[in-house]
Amino acid sequence: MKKTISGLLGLSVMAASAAYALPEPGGIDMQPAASALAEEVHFFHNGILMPIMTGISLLVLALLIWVMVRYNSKSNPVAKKFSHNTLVEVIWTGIPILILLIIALPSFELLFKEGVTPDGKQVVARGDGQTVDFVFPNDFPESRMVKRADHLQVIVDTGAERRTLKHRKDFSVDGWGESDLVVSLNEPAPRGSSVILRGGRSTQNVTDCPTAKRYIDACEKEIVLAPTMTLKVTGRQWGWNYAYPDFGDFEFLSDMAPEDQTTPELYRLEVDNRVVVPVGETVRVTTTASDVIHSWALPNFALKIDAVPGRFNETWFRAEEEGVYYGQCSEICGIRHAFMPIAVEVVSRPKFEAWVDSQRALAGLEPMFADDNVKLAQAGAGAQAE
Ligand SMILES: [Cu+2]
Repeated sequence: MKKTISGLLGLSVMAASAAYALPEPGGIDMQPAASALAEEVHFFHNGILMPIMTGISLLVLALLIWVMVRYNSKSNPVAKKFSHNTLVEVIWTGIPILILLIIALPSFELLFKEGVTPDGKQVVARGDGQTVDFVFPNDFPESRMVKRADHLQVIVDTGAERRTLKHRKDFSVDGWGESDLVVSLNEPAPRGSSVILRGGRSTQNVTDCPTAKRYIDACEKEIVLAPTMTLKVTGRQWGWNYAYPDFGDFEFLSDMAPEDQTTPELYRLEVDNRVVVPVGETVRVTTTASDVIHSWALPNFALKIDAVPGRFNETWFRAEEEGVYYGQCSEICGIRHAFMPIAVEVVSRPKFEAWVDSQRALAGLEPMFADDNVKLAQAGAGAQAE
């Protein structure tokens, strides 16, 4: 048994990479956000919910103390007899409605963002030192069409420098909402540079934006591109099955690593076969289950989505940093519910492709991306020898 498991772990190209963040004993805050969307979720909790909850708790406490001190039978022996006050009743109905609205609006926005898989699109053109007009095919469905300046981003990448151009100041646009958008740069893109046109309605906060400014206008939102892969997750008693339909539909089981195969910190979080996804790319996650309801949850990405037998749920994430991220089944699913962890390894594109080809080889499929050995060597597959 021991041998089988370590053999399986050895197959992982990146067995040596470090965990991004783990639950810690006595920790009270959320695990750090590893995606822009998770940052927005954290801001919703820390910046909106917590101040409101703290404020309400303190107000109620103050009212209670006031009533106890001012209106006890000693300091207020003769009670007044009235029982209604229209003004007070309007206030105590109106203010909670306002508070709920303040909470509801950003929470709907977050639910929408997590539930709607991004469909942003990117076209790359070459700058030749002369051309100023570039075309962006606006072939989205009507409701998702690029119609405003914040649905479009223009980036000029010279190799040495990558600059996001400003609408009006650096370029103008013709044909908002039409099937072809013409972007006219004020000055031609340098010879050999790439002109990147990105369009779509799926946006998120810019991740390298300084934290202090992240949620105010100083940092513009960036457009999130459509998924480059789909991960199919199937929950079962008691472990997970993963399939990669875009890469030949290979599948594998992922089960908790036994105690003697991992470290004390990672016990009940580590698995024998981790999910591997590329960094900086949108990953569509679909979940279902083969027996009872499970839930696929990854705190670092603020993700939690039920895996329901006979149903197909969908969400997405985009990891901003390489590393290993851990989660656990989050729906009570039976006696071994606590023993079906989730481990997602985020790696660079070349490492991901090497890993895909190694999995395809196990499934008896031809490599999909160039020569396997070359890719594995590039990926620094020294870990394999361990
Ligand atoms: Cu479960």
